[in-house]
Amino acid sequence: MQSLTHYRTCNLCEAMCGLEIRVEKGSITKIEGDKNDPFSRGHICPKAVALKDIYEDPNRLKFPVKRTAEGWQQISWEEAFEEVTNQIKNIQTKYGNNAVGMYQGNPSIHNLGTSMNSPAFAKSLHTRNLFSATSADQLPHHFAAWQMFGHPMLMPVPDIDNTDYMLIIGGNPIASNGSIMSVPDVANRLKAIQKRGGKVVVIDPRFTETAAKADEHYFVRPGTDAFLLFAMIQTIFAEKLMDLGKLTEFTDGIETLREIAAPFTPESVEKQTGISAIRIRQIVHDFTQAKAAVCYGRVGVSVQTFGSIAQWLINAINVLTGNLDRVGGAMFTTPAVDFLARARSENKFNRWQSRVRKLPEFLGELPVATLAEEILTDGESQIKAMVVSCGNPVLSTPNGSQLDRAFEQLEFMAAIDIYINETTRHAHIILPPATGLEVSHYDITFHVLAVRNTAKYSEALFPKAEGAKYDWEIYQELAHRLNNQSDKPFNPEPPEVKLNMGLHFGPYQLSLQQLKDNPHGIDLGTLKPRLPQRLLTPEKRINIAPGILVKDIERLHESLKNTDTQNGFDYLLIGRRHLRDNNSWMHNSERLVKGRNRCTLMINSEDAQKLNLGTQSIVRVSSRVGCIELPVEITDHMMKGVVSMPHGYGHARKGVQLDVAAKYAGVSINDLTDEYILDELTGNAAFNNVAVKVEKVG
Ligand SMILES: Nc1nc2c(c(=O)[nH]1)N[C@H]1C(S)=C(S)[C@@H](COP(=O)(O)OP(=O)(O)OC[C@H]3O[C@@H](n4cnc5c(=O)[nH]c(N)nc54)[C@H](O)[C@@H]3O)O[C@H]1N2
Ligand SMILES: Nc1nc2c(c(=O)[nH]1)N[C@H]1C(S)=C(S)[C@@H](COP(=O)(O)OP(=O)(O)OC[C@H]3O[C@@H](n4cnc5c(=O)[nH]c(N)nc54)[C@H](O)[C@@H]3O)O[C@H]1N2
Ligand code: SF4
Ligand SMILES: [Mo]
Repeated sequence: MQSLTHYRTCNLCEAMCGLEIRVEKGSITKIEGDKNDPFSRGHICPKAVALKDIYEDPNRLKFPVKRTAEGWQQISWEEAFEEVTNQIKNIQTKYGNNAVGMYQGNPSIHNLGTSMNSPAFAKSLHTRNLFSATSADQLPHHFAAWQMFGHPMLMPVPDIDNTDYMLIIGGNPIASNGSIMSVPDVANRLKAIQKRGGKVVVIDPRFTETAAKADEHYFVRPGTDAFLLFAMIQTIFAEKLMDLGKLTEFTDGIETLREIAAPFTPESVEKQTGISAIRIRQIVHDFTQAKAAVCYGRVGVSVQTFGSIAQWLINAINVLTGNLDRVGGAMFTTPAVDFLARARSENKFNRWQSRVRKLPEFLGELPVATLAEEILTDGESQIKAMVVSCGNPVLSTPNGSQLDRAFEQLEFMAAIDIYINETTRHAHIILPPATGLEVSHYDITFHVLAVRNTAKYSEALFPKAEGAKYDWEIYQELAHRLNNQSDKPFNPEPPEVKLNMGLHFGPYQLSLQQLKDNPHGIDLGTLKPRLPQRLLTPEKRINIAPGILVKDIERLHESLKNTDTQNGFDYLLIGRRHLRDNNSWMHNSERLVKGRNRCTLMINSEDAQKLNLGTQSIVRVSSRVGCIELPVEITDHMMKGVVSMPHGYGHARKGVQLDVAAKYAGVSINDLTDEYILDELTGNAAFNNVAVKVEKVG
């Protein structure tokens, strides 16, 4: 390879930025934004350049390794496949199928080969003990979408390019680059709202990077958004601001919603939320007066005790004001590969429960907050072996240190991962796939959640290392062996085969060849109204007051009674994302982690004064489950009584082989978060409802 320019989609986050990569004499000399990408228009963030670091990272695994008394040893793929499948089969023979569990992490959906092939592999395990990062993240979005629109993937996306009023609750897209809203170049897109006379309003317990660009920002007490949203709905009804437009014809449950919202006057929620009644009414007035408005809530309102109610009410506000499926409102995409076209509404909730705590199944999975106790609690169907794929649950799930201990006692663990990190160090065998610039890419999921319809396929830039394997080869081979098909020939199928079919049968009847001929991507236009046809409820009607969610309001009312002082645990701990982090796994890139320590506890200056903290202070933060120490960052950007720290740090654990991350180890927020604090309806982790004690050290 002499010199060439390669175009591809960055797969690190949901924004799908187009990259222009310059390669000279086989090595990357430049990574820039692709100005001709119709979706990202030249935008990238600093993480894109780290694709080079991942490609070149000496710590990255390329061949299977086995943990032995003498340390990690490279083994052949044959030995790795043989041992993994034998161990799984033996453990299932001895203890039953459910003795094997699986956890799938976030990059699963950012990799074409993995997203297309890991589901069949998971199925080949024949276990009910399937877990994923979904229940530490967006599960409430899926739940609300399923209940209201008929399918968990029918999640509306803000039509940011056409809206006149964007209400952002519990999301910080300037740092995260958007989520359940693929939105490259979000800063300019928000600015454009303001330029056309519109408003951006942020509701967040921290004055975030997004708040700094907004027209208005309101501090809200963590975990109380459901009250705020109900008060907004109450105001819409009380002041007769409801205007469903065409949605009237196919929306049910309006009267029920009116009744249940009635007690939540703005005055009644002032104290819990910290937002005054005047402000709440003003937000509603501005929202309803805008030509098109959209209410958007993301992970901050998802990972809290009333996450599902909050996501439901956010959708309800968009429906009540006629902004669902309206240009400039919350819209549904028309993706080039449209797996929803043939989808049906099915009940995939609570068909079974977890063994120990009886938490409900959703979409075939159990809440990850219960994983550790399923390993630690003796009894029939106890988990004895795990497969962890694309995930680092020791750092990313509530009470991660308990899970750390639980993994230690497993009889067997296999990891499909590219690093030896906090989780995979417990594995007996790690099977690393080719990744990043070595693989082809099409965003099968995030085109479904994007603010504009586009399609783009990226070829691999570099060949995988000689003798290495693609993710789809690994999942298919494991499934083949586990399904006892070893006597049949094994012909792995690259993801392009199904992708091409998906494109062909999609709404634009594209082909893989067309995408290959357009390496910058193909623009398919702005989001178009799709209702009622797109609905997947049996009668193609919206349910604005689903019974199961309505019933959960009892819990909301109940929570008001529970106001005992928490003997010293009087701060609420919330999370935070930084532009140069990506959950737990990109701290091994020097260029991303160098500079000021980001693993700090942000605290309001009045609170800091009360605790006698100075700018150099170290604090001890403790919760029911654990205790960590870290430096403070005193700032008026925090709401009083609330402290914030990022997740994904805590790399100092023994046996982690991440040379750069070790220098910037930090501590893990999930050594404080509590596996018992959940959105009890669904079992989703409620990271943002954890009470902590903060003390000065020394
Ligand atoms: N307190 C708190 N906790 C949180 C959050 C929070 O806001 N606060 N956020 C939650 C959210 S939203 C999420 S999504 C989860 C994320 O939780 P996880 O998905 O469990 O964690 P990640 O840090 O994304 O870990 C990704 C893993 O995939 C590996 N990997 C990277 N690329 C590849 C690849 O191509 N193939 C394979 N096989 N492996 C790869 C990495 O080495 C790493 O081990 O964390 C959750 N945890
Ligand atoms: N740079 C970077 N980008 C990422 C990631 C990353 O780790 N780093 N992770 C990716 C992943 S997996 C995801 S899911 C997305 C998430 O995307 P976002 O949802 O935009 O992520 P956050 O920046 O965590 O924003 C959540 C906001 O909610 C606020 N918040 C916390 N508790 C509450 C509450 O109770 N109520 C309200 N109203 N707000 C609250 C927090 O202060 C924070 O500002 O980001 C993705 N993009
Ligand atoms: S915003 Fe996301 S997709 Fe865009 S360059 Fe950064 S990490 Fe990649
Ligand atoms: Mo996430």
